[in-house]
Amino acid sequence: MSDLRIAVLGVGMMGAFHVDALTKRIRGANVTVVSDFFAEKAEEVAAQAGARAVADPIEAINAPDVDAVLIASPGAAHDEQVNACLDRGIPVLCEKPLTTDIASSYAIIQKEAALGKQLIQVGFMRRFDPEYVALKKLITDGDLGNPLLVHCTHRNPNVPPHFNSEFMIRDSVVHEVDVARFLLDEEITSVQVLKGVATSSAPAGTSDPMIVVFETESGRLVTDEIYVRTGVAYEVRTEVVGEQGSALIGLDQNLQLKSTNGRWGGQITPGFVERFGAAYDIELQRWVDAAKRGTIDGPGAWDGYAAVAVCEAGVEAVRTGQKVPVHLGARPAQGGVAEELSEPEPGIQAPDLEAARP
Ligand code: ISE
Repeated sequence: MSDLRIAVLGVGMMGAFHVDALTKRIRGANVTVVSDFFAEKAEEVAAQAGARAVADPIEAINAPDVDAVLIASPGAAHDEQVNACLDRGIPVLCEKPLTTDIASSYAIIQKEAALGKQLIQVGFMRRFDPEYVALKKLITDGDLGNPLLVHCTHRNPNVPPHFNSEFMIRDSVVHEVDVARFLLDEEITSVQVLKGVATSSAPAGTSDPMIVVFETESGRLVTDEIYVRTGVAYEVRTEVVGEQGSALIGLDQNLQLKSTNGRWGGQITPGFVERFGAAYDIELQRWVDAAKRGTIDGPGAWDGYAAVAVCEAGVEAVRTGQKVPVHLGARPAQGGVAEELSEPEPGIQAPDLEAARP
């Protein structure tokens, strides 16, 4: 089968990383077009990949030598770009967020459902990380018994100053939103955010760290410590506590050194590319293979929409200090649009969890 010809939109850190992977490590893929708001950056990355730079992202999506699109542009551009992919009927891997608001994400899932096929995959790479896959299997196989609690820790060594409390929810906590849904196979119904003493490195008004508490449909609790200015390391840990045991991942147990200077230890992980590099590559390979068959192999548009809705509730929880319910619209059936709702309604609707699995 011939290579999948891909347009990559947005070649900042993540987009450039993906172009490098698609060019050097992923089988059956060929980056033909690169587009970025900054023309020079697009030219530079395109030259490295043997691709051409196209200034207008919509023109890139509609180019005759493009079979699929990878979107790594800023979130505000996603709505128009994902819609253009759906209009052309080609597969798209969209980095989170699917869009920046609930209504536009919901319109996208309806539009995709009306097409009758899954074209949108959302870039929640943790689902491809071998440790998360093993954790999920433990739960699915029943080895932990009924999972009761999930405890997440999400620490970054540092972030740019625009990472305020709300941004921390939308850009960082969004991963635990997806992890909780993935591991527990159910929707999140409410979010609460506890703010404690902030690190002195946080800008005024930013609560860093915070503890986020999610409740799920069946009443399970998920906690998430989000702390993005530790000054130390990239640390992402997840522990599931079940009725018959618990399991913990993310301990960074790589090389352990004992030396004659009387010290022992390993190396810290500096950032998310080092921690999740392999997961990104697995994600890309599976997406490329699936896109050639005209489908997806990973979290879909519904997962993207649910994450946007939970984060929206999370942002309100940051603002109000209240426990905020999550509002999800009805899940459209493939090939048609949910008849009873054209817009998300307050109150969670029972989703079709079977169909939700990619
Ligand atoms: C970033 O966008 C990511 O996706 C990383 O995985 C996360 O750790 C970081 O906090 C986000 O800003």
